[in-house]
Amino acid sequence: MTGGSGGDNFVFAGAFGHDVIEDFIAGASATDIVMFDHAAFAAVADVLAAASQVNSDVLITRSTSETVLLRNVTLAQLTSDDFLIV
Ligand SMILES: [Ca+2]
Repeated sequence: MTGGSGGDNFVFAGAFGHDVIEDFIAGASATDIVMFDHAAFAAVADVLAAASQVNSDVLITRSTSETVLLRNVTLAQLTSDDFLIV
């Protein structure tokens, strides 16, 4: 999926499958946010703990059937401001 320019909220709830965000802008000053339902992750720290670098992308693994890939993002760029639990 693609948010385009400007701030976007990417919401994941229920069984969200394997999703790819093509243009996520990471960092505290950026306004793109990945939102997870609290049933998926209880806290932002859990999201960050589930994130791993895969080549030039960050893969967030909730389960073997539920992942979110942030294309062209590094773990070092991610902050707690990039995520929200709803
Ligand atoms: Ca955007």
